[in-house]
Amino acid sequence: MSFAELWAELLPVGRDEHTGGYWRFSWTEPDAACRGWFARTAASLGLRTDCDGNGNLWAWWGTPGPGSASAIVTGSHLDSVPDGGAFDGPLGIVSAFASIAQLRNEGFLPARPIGVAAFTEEEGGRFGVACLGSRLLAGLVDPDTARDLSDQDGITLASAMRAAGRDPALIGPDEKLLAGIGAYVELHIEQGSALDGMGAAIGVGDGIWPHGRWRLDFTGRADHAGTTRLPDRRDPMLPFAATALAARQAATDHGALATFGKVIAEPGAANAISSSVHAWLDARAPEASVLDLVVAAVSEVAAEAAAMHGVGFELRQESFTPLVSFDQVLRDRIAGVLAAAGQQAPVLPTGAGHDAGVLAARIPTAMLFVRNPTGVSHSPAEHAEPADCEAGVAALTTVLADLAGR
Ligand code: HGY
Ligand code: MN
Ligand code: MN
Repeated sequence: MSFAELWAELLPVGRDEHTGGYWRFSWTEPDAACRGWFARTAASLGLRTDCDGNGNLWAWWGTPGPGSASAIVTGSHLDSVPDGGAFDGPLGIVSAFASIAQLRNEGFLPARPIGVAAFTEEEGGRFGVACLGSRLLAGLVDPDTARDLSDQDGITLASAMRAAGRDPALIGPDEKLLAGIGAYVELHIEQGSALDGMGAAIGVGDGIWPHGRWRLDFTGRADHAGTTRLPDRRDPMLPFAATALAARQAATDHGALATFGKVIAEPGAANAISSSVHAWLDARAPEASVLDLVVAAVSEVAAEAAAMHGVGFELRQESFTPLVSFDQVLRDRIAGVLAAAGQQAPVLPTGAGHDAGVLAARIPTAMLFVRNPTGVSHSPAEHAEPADCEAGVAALTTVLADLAGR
């Protein structure tokens, strides 16, 4: 069972034939198809599969337990951003299964269990909270709050899980499962082109910038686009526009990143002034104190512009991940074992969030990155060369053999 075979099986699932992008939202039909692929692949490798109370998938080679029986887990996520790329998430899971297939073909007998994980709702593309599955597992999100999260059609996480045959009453922290994980190593396409610049196919993660997601609501007054005098308008689109420009300015001023990629104008009529505008700010910075400054600057402009236009304004944080420094002992061991195997892998930071970043608060975690020649991600144009994907499998195999070996 090669990487190429596994990759070809998953590739068509949830793919838009017009854009080539992926629409794999948690608890939808494409998600169910991905889950079916995960279960079949795990079974064909002789792995025992499980779905935890949060909907995260697990495949086990051996039985995890506390202490010396704790497992070495690898994996990533199967969901995508809207019209996302093929590699962000699935590369880590296909590589995990291909590595295990390689180890089994070589007659490797692990001294401790090995697991593959597929975390649900990593992108927050449907219910708005990034890394929801790993945050719930780690006890970093309140289960009641999570159950009430809703998608753009008003469907709650609880009802979406129920429709998929899962009991939402079971979501929440799972200390026993966490105690059974000795280390989590996530392989992921690099969401940037640093490795390409270094001429390296593989990299080892150093840390993740603090980053978060904020929802901004501007409440104006719907009215006729053709008869309402300008002075009489309470148009929420105008303070939003000022805020979007202020976000770019704040990011520039502070050496940070700020993005509005999702905006909803209600009711969305071309010949009417909007009643409200809802927008989501994604902000990231090298330090939390800088991130605070960026969000404060954006919020200040939003409030002032809203007041100037007689528009209501509210801002609320939807998710936040503090600065992540991956486990340094694990990081250095991985870099060392790869170097010894002739697989040079530079250590590099990232601005992209990952389940490994969330779980770092609870267990030792590390990341392997695979070269992305253009650096483009969260786009149908995201791409990694087959040779680099194979290099990723070889590196992950080396790492798993070392961490789970005798
Ligand atoms: O948004 C991120 O940083 C990640 O790709 N989920
Ligand atoms: Mn992503
Ligand atoms: Mn990802």
